[in-house]
Amino acid sequence: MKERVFLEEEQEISIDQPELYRVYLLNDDYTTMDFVVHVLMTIFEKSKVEATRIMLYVHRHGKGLAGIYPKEIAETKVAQVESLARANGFPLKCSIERDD
Ligand code: TYC
Repeated sequence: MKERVFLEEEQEISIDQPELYRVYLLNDDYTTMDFVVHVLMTIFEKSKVEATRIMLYVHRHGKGLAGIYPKEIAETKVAQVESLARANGFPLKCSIERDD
């Protein structure tokens, strides 16, 4: 049996989109490749294959995109990376750029 469905008139709503920020990993000569892969998998939730691809890109080109997030999350990721790196004796650094 068919049922009649009455739809509301089209309504316009506006949603505030958060500003997004790009988090880059920066290359250096001392952080091990394994550690960078570990950071990408645990902090940026990448697969091992994707984490390895990004790490090698950073190693060859100097910097590479780890992820794009709302400002507060991006800043938290940077703090997490840098504190985990320092705790393990590595100088690994990130940079943040507004995504526009
Ligand atoms: N260049 C480092 C090495 O040869 C590896 C590395 C990759 C370091 C990416 C930092 O963000 C980085 N051990």
